[in-house]
Amino acid sequence: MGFERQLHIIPAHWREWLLENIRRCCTDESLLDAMTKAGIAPVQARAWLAAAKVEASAAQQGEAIESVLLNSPSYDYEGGYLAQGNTFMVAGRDIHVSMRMQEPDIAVLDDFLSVEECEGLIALAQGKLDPSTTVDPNTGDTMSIPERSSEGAFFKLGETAMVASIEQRIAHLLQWPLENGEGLQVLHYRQGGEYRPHFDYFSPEHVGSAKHLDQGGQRIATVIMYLNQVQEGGATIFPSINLSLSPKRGTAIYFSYCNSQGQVDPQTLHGGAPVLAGDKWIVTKWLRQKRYTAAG
Ligand code: PD2
Ligand code: ZN
Repeated sequence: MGFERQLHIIPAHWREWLLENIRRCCTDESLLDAMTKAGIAPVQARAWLAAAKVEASAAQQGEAIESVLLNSPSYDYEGGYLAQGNTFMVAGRDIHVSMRMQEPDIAVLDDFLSVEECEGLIALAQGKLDPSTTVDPNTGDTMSIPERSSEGAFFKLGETAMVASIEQRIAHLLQWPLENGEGLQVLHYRQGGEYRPHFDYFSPEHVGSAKHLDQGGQRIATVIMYLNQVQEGGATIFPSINLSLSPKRGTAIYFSYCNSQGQVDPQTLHGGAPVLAGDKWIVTKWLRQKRYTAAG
């Protein structure tokens, strides 16, 4: 195992100290400062902090996850939106299914994007990136939250020929109308960046969901495409089923969570685990029940 791979393995006393102080809401700066003053190299201190934050947030979310699952109405699995098969030939590309499960409905699709498309999307997003936001459950307004520490760029449907071709690929693969989809969103996470577990659907019990549901109905499925090789960390995680999918350039993850009856699947709780070393670039597509009408 190389030196870099061991960076995030924390000695027991530092691990306890970090977990305790993260629980007490100490700032990253104060923790890094204390560690470097104790003689720990800054790169090492950052890696330990990132790893301890993963552990602390997993513990914190354990209870919340259990309560969501216990109080959820049932979900009928109707087979999802991806047909059966090992390989799909879409617009001259062979897309390989390397993992598939039914409950919840998740698939890993290798060779979904070419290297040129991955590099092209990153280049297209440069200079257009803004801090990522999420939906306020009460008002429906967008807001920045520490749980989502990435920056992102939105593209209009068909904004460039490459964007249009990727949108057509998704529409073709899932047999879902292209216009029933939000524009592609490129996201960039730096070291320590994460997206804590959440649902991509608009929670029916939240008042703030109404204005989003008016713009094309419920989200029904997500396709996350990895645009680079992440040095360490950055997996897409599904905590309620203990699944962790490592990022691999050109691979896509598909999962669906809303069926023909409009029921939503709480088992698709998912997140982007902290990036422990390097950067992480992805592009996300959210599909809707109906034609998506919001600008952007
Ligand atoms: O970056 C990810 O892996 C990730 C995880 C969860 C992205 C999203 N959700 C998303 O864009 O919705
Ligand atoms: Zn998500």
